[in-house]
Amino acid sequence: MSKTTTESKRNMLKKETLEKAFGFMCNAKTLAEKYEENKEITSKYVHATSRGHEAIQVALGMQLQPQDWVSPYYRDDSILLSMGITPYELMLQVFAKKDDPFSGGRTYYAHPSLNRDDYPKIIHQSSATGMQAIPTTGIAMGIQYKENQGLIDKTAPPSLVVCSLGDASCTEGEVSEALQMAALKQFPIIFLVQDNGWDISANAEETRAQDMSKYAQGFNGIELRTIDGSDFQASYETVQEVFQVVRSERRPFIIHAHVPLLGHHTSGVRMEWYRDDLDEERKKDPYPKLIDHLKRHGWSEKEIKDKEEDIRREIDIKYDLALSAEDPLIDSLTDHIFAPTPITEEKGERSPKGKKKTVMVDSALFAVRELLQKHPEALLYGQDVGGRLGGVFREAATLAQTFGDARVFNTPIQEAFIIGSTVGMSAVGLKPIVEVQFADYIWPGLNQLFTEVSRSYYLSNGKWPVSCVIRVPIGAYGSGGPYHSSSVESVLTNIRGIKVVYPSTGADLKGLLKAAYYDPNPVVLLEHKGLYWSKIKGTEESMSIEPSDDYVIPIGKARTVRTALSEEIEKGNSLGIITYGRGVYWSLEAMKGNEDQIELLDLRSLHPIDHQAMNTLCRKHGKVILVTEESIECNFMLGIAGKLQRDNFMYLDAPIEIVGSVDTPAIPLNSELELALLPNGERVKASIEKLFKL
Ligand SMILES: Cc1ncc(C[n+]2csc(CCOP(=O)(O)OP(=O)(O)O)c2C)c(N)n1
Ligand SMILES: [Mg+2]
Repeated sequence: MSKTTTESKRNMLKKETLEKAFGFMCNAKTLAEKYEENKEITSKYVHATSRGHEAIQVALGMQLQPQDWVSPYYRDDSILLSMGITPYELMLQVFAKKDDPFSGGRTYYAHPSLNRDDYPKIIHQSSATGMQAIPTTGIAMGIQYKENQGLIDKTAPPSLVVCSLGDASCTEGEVSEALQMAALKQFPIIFLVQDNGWDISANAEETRAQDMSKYAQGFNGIELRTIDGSDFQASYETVQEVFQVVRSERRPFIIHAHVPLLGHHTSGVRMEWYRDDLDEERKKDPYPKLIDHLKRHGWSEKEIKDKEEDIRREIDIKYDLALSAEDPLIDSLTDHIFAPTPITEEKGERSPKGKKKTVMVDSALFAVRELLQKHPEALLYGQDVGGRLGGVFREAATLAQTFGDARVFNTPIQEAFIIGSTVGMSAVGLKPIVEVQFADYIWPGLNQLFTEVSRSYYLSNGKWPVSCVIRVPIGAYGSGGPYHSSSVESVLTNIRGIKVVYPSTGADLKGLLKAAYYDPNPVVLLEHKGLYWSKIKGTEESMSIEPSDDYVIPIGKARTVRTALSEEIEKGNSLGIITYGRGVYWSLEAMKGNEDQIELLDLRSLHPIDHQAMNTLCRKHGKVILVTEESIECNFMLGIAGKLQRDNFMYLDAPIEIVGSVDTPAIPLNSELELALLPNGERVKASIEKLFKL
């Protein structure tokens, strides 16, 4: 294109658009300067600014609409300003104040979350680079699902999703999971990659084999635009064109925008320590470029100066106000750990008359079937759960045939996506039930569970609870070997912000799965694969009469499996066993011959856990055994034992016993070794005898 045509095209951008953009850019730049001038005060809490990246960010923010979703990253304060967040609100964030609109002082500057009418929506944004790609792609997946299922008002304007990323964050493996899914399923999402060539102090040459324009070519079906993101007009027009296509054609794009990084990496990592390219980079500053553009539209030097001074004055005033604004109340520290659940008591029929017993795996299947029947917003996805197999344990058999491939489907081998996408799905009002094929393979998804899923509600100050059910077959059985047998509950119960349940019977599985579904929080449902079909001798009791459709069990309530006779308790001849999962069956076996003297408590929920029932047991019997499938040396029951001993010291007649597996890094394949490693009835029995002798 000749220079004159470019020039005349340039003039076509409306004057008001440029003026508005200038206001946003000037605000962003002035904020960055103000923070820098007051760095002793403002860098109490770490922050980054968009200095250098403003043009593409403002071009994008200005064109977002209230029905849209955006995930800005920590350098995106210009996106926030241009979508309507005020400088004052941002300054409340920089000082972590109570009225910080995103988190009430809980999270860093420009780590937004927003659920306001008339604004684009923002799910909780973590600080982990690239990790927003999966939750945000989950939003687009949810929108597509709702559109295809007729769950969206057809007359409403079409929404789109933007995921903003730094160039270096795109080397994170999880970003490729998100791109893969967006390409495969053609989601209405735009990945904006702001390429400043820096990854803190590491540069592009050191950290990537290709930039996003080449990398994107590996994801068939994502269209790419590479632009100069410091040129406001080019940025605005590209965003405009891409938004139009995505709104009408519902398919994914990448906008790869080259930008200079002109500020510090963050307030704590300063450019003068390592940047050697600043003279060159400053030539690309989007701010003077926009001023030149304004001048071509007739703005005078004086008008520009006046506007800058107005903005500066306003920011000075608001800075002082923000600095002296209220801090969060200390009492609010424990607000929004879990959203209140409607399931607070056991309801429905646990053992309806005239029904036969079913195996545990079927109880789960029936529960999911009922949920899918009743709720169009419910869907099930994971590896191999789709029509061809219906789950490697057949735990989803027939569901895809009954409800269709849109509601029950296979995902690629992407545990991070399976878990992390629930954040976005839940934000758009869906209720994902997802499955990780084996507990041993939860590790690739653990980052999403910890970084995104578990903290969303707390760090968004109550705006974005994540409602999802994560089903995880678990436990050792029949020589599953080192990668199909592990127990992971101690790791999971250490992640605060998620609930963890571990039923040992079909009735409990059904009631808890339903409760998990109606819970507004993330719930991990551990399902022992050795109990699924009650094939192991002594586990027949895991089969149950299928409870009624409306049967629910509140999460956090233990179940008394066996009680001791009161005369034995009165004589001081009794003890209590606390366990869960397969531990229930080892304990039942061990109790044989002492049934009158032993009370058996099945925790069913590991977090929240039924402290009351455990304390009552300690006080009633004075002797307690904890039984777990995990390693004896490292399990969450050790903490429980400590707590029970602390709280019930005066009532206990003996130290609390713990029975668990032999402590090894993995469960060996050989069946004899597996047996030697696992607890069993005899070992529980030995502890019973030991306690009775005391
Ligand atoms: C998972 C994770 N690893 C490391 C970090 C530390 N870290 C913060 S910013 C950053 C560089 C990110 O570079 P880029 O994505 O290009 O964004 P830029 O800061 O250049 O805008 C790193 C490594 C982090 N926040 N998260
Ligand atoms: Mg970078």
